[in-house]
Amino acid sequence: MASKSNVQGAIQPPPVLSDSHHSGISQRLLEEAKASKSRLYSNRTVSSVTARKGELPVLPPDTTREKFNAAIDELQKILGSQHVVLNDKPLEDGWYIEHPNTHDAFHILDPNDTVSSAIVYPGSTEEVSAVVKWANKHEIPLWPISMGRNLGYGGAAPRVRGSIVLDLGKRMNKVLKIDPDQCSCMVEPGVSYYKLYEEVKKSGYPLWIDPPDLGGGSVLGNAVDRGVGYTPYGDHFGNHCGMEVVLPNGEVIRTGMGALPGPNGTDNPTWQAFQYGYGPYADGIFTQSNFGIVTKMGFWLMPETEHLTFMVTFPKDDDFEEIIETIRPLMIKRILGNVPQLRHVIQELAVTGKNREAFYQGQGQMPREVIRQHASKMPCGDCSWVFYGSLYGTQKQIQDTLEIVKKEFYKIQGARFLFPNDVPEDHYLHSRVRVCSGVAEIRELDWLNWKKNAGHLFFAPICPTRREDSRKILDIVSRIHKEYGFDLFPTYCIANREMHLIVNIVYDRGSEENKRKAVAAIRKMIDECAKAGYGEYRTHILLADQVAHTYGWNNQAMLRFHETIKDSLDPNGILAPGRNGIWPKKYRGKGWELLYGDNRQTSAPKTESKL
Ligand code: EUG
Repeated sequence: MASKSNVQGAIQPPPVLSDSHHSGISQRLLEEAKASKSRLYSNRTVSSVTARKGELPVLPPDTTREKFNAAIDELQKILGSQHVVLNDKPLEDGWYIEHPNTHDAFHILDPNDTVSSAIVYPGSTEEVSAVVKWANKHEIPLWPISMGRNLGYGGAAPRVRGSIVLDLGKRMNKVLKIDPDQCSCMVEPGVSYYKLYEEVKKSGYPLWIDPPDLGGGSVLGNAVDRGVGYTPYGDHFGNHCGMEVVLPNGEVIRTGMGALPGPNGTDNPTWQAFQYGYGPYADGIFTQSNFGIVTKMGFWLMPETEHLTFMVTFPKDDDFEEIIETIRPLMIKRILGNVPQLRHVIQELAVTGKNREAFYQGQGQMPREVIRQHASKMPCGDCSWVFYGSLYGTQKQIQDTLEIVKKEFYKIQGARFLFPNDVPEDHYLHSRVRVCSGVAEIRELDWLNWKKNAGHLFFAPICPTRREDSRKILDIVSRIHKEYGFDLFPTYCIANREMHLIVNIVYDRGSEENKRKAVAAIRKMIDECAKAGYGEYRTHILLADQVAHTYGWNNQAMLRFHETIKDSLDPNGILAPGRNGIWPKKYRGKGWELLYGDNRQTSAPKTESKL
């Protein structure tokens, strides 16, 4: 396992958007991306290519190779054979920009475990609908992805082995509209934040996009998974307006005002102006579900404004509760206007892009004293927590608000403000300034260098912005990290009354033991947090059953509600079975569910029973 097979020397530059590669990096970030890639490759000690075993491609459940091959032939006639690709080559983990759609590059099990049988590339909503009808006819499961990054949550991998990955990004990647009056846009699944940023710039309109920490993901896909960004429009689902959805029977609907036809076959003129339309608000059931395939989505764009992003450092680990109590009213009163982050000082070490061995050569958790020694020599100084906040408006408004924010944070002894001019040019704060003012970045990826062969796995509980709750969750998470020997990287993305706590488990993909520990640790955190009343906002495909079951009030009433919807919309169970813990009827109770305490090292069903 530990054999050195470094792929050094011939590191290819990543594809760029301007080469009409939908998933490429922006030209403006190319040099940074190249440097990031070579840093990462220098931390690889095992091959990132996994050989295949057995007959390929891997079949979906409940079919024969003859039936499967005949179905694929038929699909090739529908889409053109060049748009149907069998997954029968070695699995390459690639890199952030050259990410695979064959499996999960950040595999937490054997990479061969969660693989598709084939990847198909529809070019339009009509073709998506045709593929869905084909899947119903042959009862073959589909796994739709937008672009398939979904880092730390399963990548492009299907939950059911042998599913057909429906890659919407490659050919459906247009920004369909940018409206400077309504300040909105309409995108297809293959539009990344990098691309939307470029298109808005090209348009010349004074509008911002809202990027998450990394800009490579799909704007539509991120919102459908209810992801978060960092301008005042950080709630991605909350700032969407209108969808087009292909249902599991192939029917196409438009939600909100889009359901009302515009004159002469045009899109409804109010589609991106009013979210709700008339009747039940359907959009929510197409997020974190497997009830439909979103092929178009509208978003609101924020008008450009002046802004200021700054850091506040706090001296003691135990300042944590006071920091949280100080932040809450500032957020609820909207004095802090975006989604700010609170991080532990160890993250200042991690975002330098250095391997942890540059700071510490020991095993197990990096001792607090070692973190202190290194932080003392960095711009943040000897501190415990670092707050990254932003203010928006006119210069006068920003200065007035800053006085209020300073007055509140200075109540915590030793609090220190750092502004962009106070830190060197290569400091992470400058990247944060851009993210918080609508510029899609790649800098955050540098965390991956913390370990060799690193993968990320995110534990993401929702934490009330309140002293007692945040303390309880942090205690659980700290104890379990210590038990399993992982460095603790907590990032609080503060919405208002709640914070998305993102705990980044960085593990070594080259070590089976490290992978097993990462999974055991996250399963235990999910379980203990749930017992204390806290649940995740999002999770990895292989942890979905466990998380879904924690939302079990009244004897799993919510899960049954989801199953009722699933069975009525998707009676053949073809759409993303198991996604978000929702299993169609023909899979339920047949051993597919991966619950806590079931320590299977595979996603396959417990028994060999037929569907
Ligand atoms: C991050 C944030 C997330 C997430 C995964 C990673 C950022 C880490 C708010 O949501 O789901 C720095």
